[in-house]
Amino acid sequence: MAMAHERGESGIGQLASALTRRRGALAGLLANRLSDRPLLVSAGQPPARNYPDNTYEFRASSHFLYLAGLPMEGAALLLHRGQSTLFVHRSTEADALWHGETASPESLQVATGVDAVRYLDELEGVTAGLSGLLRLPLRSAVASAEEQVLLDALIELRLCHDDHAVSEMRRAAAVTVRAHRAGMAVTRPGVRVSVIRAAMEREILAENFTNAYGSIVTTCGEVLHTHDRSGTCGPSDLLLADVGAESDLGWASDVTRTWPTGGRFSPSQRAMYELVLASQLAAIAAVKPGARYRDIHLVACRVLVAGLRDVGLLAGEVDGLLERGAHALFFPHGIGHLLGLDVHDMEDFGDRAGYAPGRQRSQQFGLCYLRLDRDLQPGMAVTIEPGIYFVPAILRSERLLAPLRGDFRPDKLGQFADVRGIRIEDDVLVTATGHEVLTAQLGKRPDEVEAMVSSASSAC
Ligand SMILES: [Mn+2]
Repeated sequence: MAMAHERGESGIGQLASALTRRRGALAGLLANRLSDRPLLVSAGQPPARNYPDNTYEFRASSHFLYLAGLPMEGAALLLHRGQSTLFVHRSTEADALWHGETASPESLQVATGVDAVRYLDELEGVTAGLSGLLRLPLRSAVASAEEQVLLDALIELRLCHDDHAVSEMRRAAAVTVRAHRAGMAVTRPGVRVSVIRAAMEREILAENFTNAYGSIVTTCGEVLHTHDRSGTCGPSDLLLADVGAESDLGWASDVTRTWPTGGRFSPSQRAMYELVLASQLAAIAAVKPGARYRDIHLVACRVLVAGLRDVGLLAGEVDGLLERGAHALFFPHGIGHLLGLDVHDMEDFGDRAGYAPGRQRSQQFGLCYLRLDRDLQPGMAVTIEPGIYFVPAILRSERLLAPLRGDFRPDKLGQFADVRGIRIEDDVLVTATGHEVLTAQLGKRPDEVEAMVSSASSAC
């Protein structure tokens, strides 16, 4: 495959040995717990857009990528009794005509390190003779007891990234950093938001990477997952961009920056930006092995509440405000999530991956959106992404405001009318002694951000 050639022989060897180690580790976990049940992991097919031949771009299932490495359409990996067999399409003349020659079984065996490569038309015959075959993705929404054991083993493995995974995430992070710089560099009043998005995604496409998720690029940062990119930059808006690259082997990055469209933060924008940044830095500083992720969320909330009280939007004691969830009026989501092959890693397993056994989501507004509550371990990758949002529907909700009994000061909102939504997000790897910010190359101090935006303005 073209991708394998680009990586060179040593790159291929590193991938194959990483995959062999992962398959061996999974077999080790399952041998004890599932007495050697066979497992078939499918890559999947691209979904149709409007009719079957017109498909969306193919993206292999993350479990397949974790164990078989390469995005091979329709392929399946069979793991049984310590043996790994990859099943791939038998290429016909018509396939060669429409899609080009496919990689040979020999080259796929070298690239993935599997014990054997066979054709998909043989798969049914092989699996018919196996009893108790487990499949991924799961075929039913409710996992059987054996499937739950399988999911837990995969979660155990995928929670802590190996060196190969980390190097892929570094590649994705580097391209994401370039994308954000490119977005800042084309921003100025009068530029359409879609142009900024195009400048950012250009960097990703030019690397032959893809987006890890649908880009959020907007001057309405308070709409958390808006995909409306129809606006135009005003003279003094804030532009929020949540854009991340995914490497050609499927590993994600996830970064948000917020910058002033005119190249300078207004005093109110700057005050809120500095508050979000202070909360992000405090949360990142708390990332280390053994730290509970929910506590890191609460570190950020505490900084935000204290700052919002200092500017007069909240009144009263910080502890009491935190207890009553005052931060959630302005920071209604969680501090972040797991990051890996999926931008919210393993969220296809629901909270089974994000929440440690025995822990459950809170019912409280704000905390109920926290996607991760585990004790951190070396090798985990998480995002840290606090924000401040002025969401009218929240700030006039009697139900949400009731617990604050007058400690929220709506009369002060007018001072922050030019702040709609601010988020700052970085990708953080937990190390043996603390953490490493994988996206640290992208500046985020207000003066650094202003310089990246205004360098474009002064050049034209
Ligand atoms: Mn994120």
